[in-house]
Amino acid sequence: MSKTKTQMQILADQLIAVFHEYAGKSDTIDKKEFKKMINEQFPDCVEYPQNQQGKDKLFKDLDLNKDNQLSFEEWTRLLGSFLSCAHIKFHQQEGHHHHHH
Ligand SMILES: [Ca+2]
Repeated sequence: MSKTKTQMQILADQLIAVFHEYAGKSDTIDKKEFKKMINEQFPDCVEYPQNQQGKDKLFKDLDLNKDNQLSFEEWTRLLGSFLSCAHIKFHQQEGHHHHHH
């Protein structure tokens, strides 16, 4: 196997590092850590507004097994919507008349 990491492997390492930064030793993110993470890492492109209620709802939606903690797997669901939104913004910044095949 090649020692050079692929773009996706590098991105995965970075995403895991962000998760661990907020999850700490528990390896899960609780509601307090979640709010800090949203404020610091997701300035835009989250499904809910930047208020307490919106964050509470988002946390609840992501917490599939309702244990009041976000596991890494639960947390990755946030990334999907964040990436989709970032992708739309990317194309908006390119200009409306620019099309790809
Ligand atoms: Ca959970």
